[in-house]
Amino acid sequence: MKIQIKKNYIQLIIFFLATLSYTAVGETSLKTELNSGWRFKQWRLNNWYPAAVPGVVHTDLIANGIIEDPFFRLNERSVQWVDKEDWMYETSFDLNNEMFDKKNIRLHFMGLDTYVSVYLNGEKILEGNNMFCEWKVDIKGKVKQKDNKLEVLFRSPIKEDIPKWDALPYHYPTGPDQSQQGGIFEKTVSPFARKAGYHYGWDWGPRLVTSGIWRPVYVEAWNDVKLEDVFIQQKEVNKRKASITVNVDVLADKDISNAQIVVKDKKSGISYATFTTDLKKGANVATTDFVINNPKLWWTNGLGEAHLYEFQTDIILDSQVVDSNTSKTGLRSVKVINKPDQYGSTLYIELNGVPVFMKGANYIPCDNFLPRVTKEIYEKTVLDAVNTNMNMLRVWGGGTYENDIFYDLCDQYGILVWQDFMFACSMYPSEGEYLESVRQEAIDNIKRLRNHPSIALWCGNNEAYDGWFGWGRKEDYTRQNPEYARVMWKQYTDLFHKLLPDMVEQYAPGVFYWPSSPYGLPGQGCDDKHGDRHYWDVWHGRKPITQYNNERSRFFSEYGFQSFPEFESVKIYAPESKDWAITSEVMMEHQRAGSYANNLIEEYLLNEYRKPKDFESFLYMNQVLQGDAVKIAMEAHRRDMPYCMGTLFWQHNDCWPVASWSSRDYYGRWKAQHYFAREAYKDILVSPIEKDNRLSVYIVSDRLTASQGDLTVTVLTLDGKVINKIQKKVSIAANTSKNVLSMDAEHLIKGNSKSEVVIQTRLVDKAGKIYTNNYFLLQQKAINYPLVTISKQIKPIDGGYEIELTADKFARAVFMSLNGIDNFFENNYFDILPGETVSVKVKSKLSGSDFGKQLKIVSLSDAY
Ligand code: BMA
Repeated sequence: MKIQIKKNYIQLIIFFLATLSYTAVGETSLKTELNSGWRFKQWRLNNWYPAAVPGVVHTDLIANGIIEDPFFRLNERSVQWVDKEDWMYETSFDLNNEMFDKKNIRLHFMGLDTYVSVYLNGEKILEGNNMFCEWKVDIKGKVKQKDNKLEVLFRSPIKEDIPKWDALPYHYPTGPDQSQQGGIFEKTVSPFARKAGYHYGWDWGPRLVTSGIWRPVYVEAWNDVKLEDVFIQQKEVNKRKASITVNVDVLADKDISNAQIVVKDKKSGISYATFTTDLKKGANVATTDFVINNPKLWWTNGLGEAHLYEFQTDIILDSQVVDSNTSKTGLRSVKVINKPDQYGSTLYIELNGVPVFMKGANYIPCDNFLPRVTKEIYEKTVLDAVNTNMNMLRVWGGGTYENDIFYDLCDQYGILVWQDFMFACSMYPSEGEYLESVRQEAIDNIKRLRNHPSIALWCGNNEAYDGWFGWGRKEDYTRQNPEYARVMWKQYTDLFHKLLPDMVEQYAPGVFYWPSSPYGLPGQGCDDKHGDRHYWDVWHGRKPITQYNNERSRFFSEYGFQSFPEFESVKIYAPESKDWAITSEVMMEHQRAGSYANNLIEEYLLNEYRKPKDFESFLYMNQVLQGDAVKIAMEAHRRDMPYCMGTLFWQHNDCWPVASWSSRDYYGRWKAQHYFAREAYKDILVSPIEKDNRLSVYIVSDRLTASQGDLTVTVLTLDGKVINKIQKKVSIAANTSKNVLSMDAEHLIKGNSKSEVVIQTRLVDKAGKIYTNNYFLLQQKAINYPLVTISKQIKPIDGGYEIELTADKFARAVFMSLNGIDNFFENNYFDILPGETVSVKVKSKLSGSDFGKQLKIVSLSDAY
C-alpha cells in the first residue's frame, strides 16, 4: 500500500542554499552485481559450460564452440533446436559482512528472458514469465554469508506456448512469425509470450528465439529505508519557469517520523527543496513541489542545446544521509497536438511551445542477441541519427524497451523518442494473467523511463489496429466465427484502450498516449487526413517511386524501400563467390521478406535504372535506388509542412546482416540512403519538383527565425555546358515550407533534351551556408550518363586521408570503397559537377600506399 504524503506535512524551501546540517557519510544502501562464476547447461544433459551474465543461451553456445555464428551464411538454420530446449544457469556467491548484516537483502533481476524459475539454495524464490519486467525478491533469511547457490532455469518458450496455441479454436493473427523456419509448422506462438516479437523472425530478421539472464542481476542491501525511485515530474515548463513535482518512492522497515528529504542540484549543491516527512512501514510516496525560475530549456537536435539538469535526492535520518539518488533530466514542455482542424486531425509535436517537424527513422533492436549490444554500438547508432540531422527515433513495438543508455544518449543529443509498447502486428490474448503481466511490464518500464526528456509519447502498438480495420482481419475473424472476432477485439480494447493509457496516466501523468501506429479515428482504418500513417504503396504496393510526391499524411511514421548491404558487408556473411547472386541460398536466407522482396528490388531497378552489369554493381545500384526513392519521400513530406509534421522512414538499423529497408547495415555502415537523409534532413531544404511541366522550387526551413538567401537554379548538360542560370533573392520563412520559384520546365532547359541535363538548385543563406540539390526531369534510366573520368588527389590527415575529386563530366552517385569495413567515408554516393572539386575525409588505418591501391571509385555509368 502506498501512502501519499500530502504537502501539508512538508516544509518546502525553494532555492534554499543547503547548509548541509547533515553528514554525507551515511549508511547508503549497497548494491553488487552478480556477473561472475556463472555456468550453464542444457537442462536434460550434464555438460556444464561457462556462461556470461548478462547474456543469452545462443551467445554462450557460440562462446563455447557448440554452435557456429548464426549470422554467417546458412548457420541460422542449424540452431533452431536451441529454443526447444530448457536451459539451466547457476552461480554461487558470498556476501561480505557489511552486506550480510543489513536488515534488508534482495535480489534484483533487471531482465529474465522469459519463462523462468529461480532457486536460491534449493528453494524456489521466483517464477517469471515476462522478459520486459524487473523482478525484486526479498532473500533476507534465505541468503547465507558464504556459498549461496543461485539457479535460474529457463523453460523453452516454444514448449511453454504450444499448448496455449493448441488449446484455442482460433489462432491469433501475427506479424512475420517464422514458425516454419523453427520447425513448428503453422504454430505461430509468438503472441503468447511477453518476449521481443522479432526473436520469432521478422521480414528483416532471423528466427532466433533466445533464453537467458539478458540484463544484470544485483544483490541490494540496506537498513531502515531505501530510496526506490525518484520521479521528476514536469508539470509546466516554459522559459520563465519550470514547475516541478518530485515524487520520491521510499521503502521503510518501520514507522519513522521526521525523515528529511533534500532535492538539490548535484553539481552546485544548491537545494531546490528540503522537507521532512513521516514514513509508514512499507512503501511510501513523498511528494513536494518546487519551481525553477528561468530554466535552461532542453531542445532537440538542430534547435538548440539539449541541456540537462542533474537532480540529487538524499534521504536523511538522524543527520545522516542513508540513501541517495541521481536523476538527469532536461526541462522542456513536450505536447503532442492531436486536434481536429479544417483537413481532419493533426498529429504534431510542440516543443517548448513551438511546433517542431519531426525528422527521423524507426529504430529496431541493434542485435538479435541484445546483451551483446555495447555502449559503443548504442552511441554510434544514436550519433548516426544526430549526424543525419534527425530529431526523432521511433522505438518500434516488435523489439524491446531499450536499455537506459539508449535514452541517456537521446537525452544528451536532443533526439525525441516515439516509444511504442512492445506489441507489433499481432492480436494478443490479453486477459487474465497475461493482462496482469502486461500491467507490471508497463509500470516497470514507464517508471524506468519517465525522467527522460527524450520520451515524447507512448504508443500502444505497431500496426495491430490497422491490421484489424485496414488489412481485413476484422472481416476474416468475423467470417470464421463472430465470437472469435468479439473476443479478440475485446482483448484488444482492454489492453490498448484501457490498461495501457491508464498506466501512462497513472505513472507518467500528462504524457501523451497514442493507441497504435498508425492511428487516425476510432473504429476505422487509417487515412491521409488524421493522425499518423504507414505508407507502403511504394514498395509493398508496387507504385512508382514518384508516387511519394502525391501522397499526404499529417505525420508519416513509416515508409521505406529495401536494399542489400554494400559488397564489403555482404562478404562478411557470404564470403564465397558462389553466394554472390541475390537468389543464392545464402543471400535468400539473409532476405527475410522472401523472393517477393528480391523481385520488387529487381522490378523497381529495371523500371527506374538500367540493368546492372554484375552482382557488385547490382548492390551499388540498389543502394542508389533506395536512396533516391526515400529522398523523394523525405522531401515530399517536408514540402508538405505544416499539413504534414513528421517523417520517420523505415528503418534506421538492422539486427543482423540482411537485405532490408535499413539506411545503415548491421555493421553500422551507412547506405546511400543514410547519406541522402543527412541532406534531406538539414535545417533548410531546397527542393525542386516538376509537375505538369512546371518546375517549382520549395524552401523548407526548420529554423525558428525568418531570413533571406540567394537561390540559383543552374541547368547544365551532362558534359558541363551551362544552358541556363536563374538567380533570385528569396525569403526563408521560419518553420514552414514555401514555394519560392515556379517556371516552365521546357523553357528552362531551352530546347535541350531532358535526357542530357541536370538542374542544380543552390541556396546560400546570409551566413554563407550552402544548400544544394540536383534534379532530373526524367527517370534515371532515361538520363544519358556519360562515362566519366574521375581524378583524385589523396593527402594524409589525422586519423585517415582526405581525397579531392574532380570529374570531367557529370558524375552521378560517386561511390568510394576500400577493402573491408574498417573505414568511414564522411561523404559518399554524391554527385560531382564537371569542373567542381569535392573533398571527402576518410577514417582509415591503412598505410598511404595500401589506401591508394585499394581505393575504388565508381559512378552510376560504370555500373551498367
Ligand atoms: C512495417 C513495420 C514492420 C515491417 C515493415 C516492412 O509496417 O512495422 O512490421 O518490418 O513494415 O514490411
